Amino acid sequence: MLRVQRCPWLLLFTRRSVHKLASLQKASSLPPRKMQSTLYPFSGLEPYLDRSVDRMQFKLFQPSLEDMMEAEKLFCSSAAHKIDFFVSAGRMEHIPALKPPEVCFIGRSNVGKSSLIKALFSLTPEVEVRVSKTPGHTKTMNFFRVGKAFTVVDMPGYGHRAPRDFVEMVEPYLYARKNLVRTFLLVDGSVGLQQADRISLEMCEEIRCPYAMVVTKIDKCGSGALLTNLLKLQEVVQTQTNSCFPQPFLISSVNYWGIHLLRCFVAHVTGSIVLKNTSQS
Ligand SMILES: Nc1nc2c(ncn2[C@@H]2O[C@H](COP(=O)(O)OP(=O)(O)OP(=O)(O)O)[C@@H](O)[C@H]2O)c(=O)[nH]1
Ligand SMILES: [Mg+2]
Repeated sequence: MLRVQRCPWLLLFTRRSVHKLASLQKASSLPPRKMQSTLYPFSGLEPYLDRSVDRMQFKLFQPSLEDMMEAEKLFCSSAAHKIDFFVSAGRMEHIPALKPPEVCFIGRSNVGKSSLIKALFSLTPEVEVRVSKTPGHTKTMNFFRVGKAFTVVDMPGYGHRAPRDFVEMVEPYLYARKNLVRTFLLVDGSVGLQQADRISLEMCEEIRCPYAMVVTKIDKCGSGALLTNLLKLQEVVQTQTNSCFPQPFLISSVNYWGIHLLRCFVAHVTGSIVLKNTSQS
């Protein structure tokens, strides 16, 4: 049998650039409680939640490890399934028509959109997703192709220093994009829903395109503050929305909490996998 000797420095480079919890195999070898809260971050918060609060709404999408494994394959590039940066567009007219279903990530500047996409693609580190500490970093709509399965779009943020980008690019995109199957609206878990987020939420409602809330940076604040912000958000989702998926996704792009779950949700909503084992889809 022909064996290919892997170059040791290449191995080192590959190891260095992929986070230790990026793959499900590594994450599922954590001690049971740690694994549970990495894969399903709500489980880590649950013990702090008052008994009177209905937990079901936070656990609607609970795929099995097997389903998550199936989804993870889609985030690994291969010759037959190439993941790459496709195009950057500053205006709606510059976006090519694409057949595969599309998902996009919107939210205030600095909320962690690019970091989240980078974490989703971390098993393909050659895909470059730029993140920055400076708000307003992403100035164009950036399209990433995931084989023929789906496209992921990183959007410029709204709020600080970027209101025009949002109005000129993101709004027209959300209204007109035919193959958009899900919008992810990101909210910073350490500060909760802000006025600018409410405006976006209202816009998503007006468009009636299915969307889901993603609570980011959950590693940054204590459980008490996070739960307070989460319950306030949940109240808004329950009482003021029709097109929003009832379960918010809790994410830390730094620690990979919730990344595997979100990969599976993206694979599911784009019709790229059929869930075999979940409490509800
Ligand atoms: N602690 C923590 N920091 C995060 C997380 N996600 C992003 N950050 C940090 O937040 C800052 C902004 O991240 P980006 O991903 O560039 O934010 P963005 O929403 O794409 O921002 P714009 O492109 O300006 O709209 C960076 O310093 C990231 O390292 C997270 O989950 N936890
Ligand atoms: Mg960005």
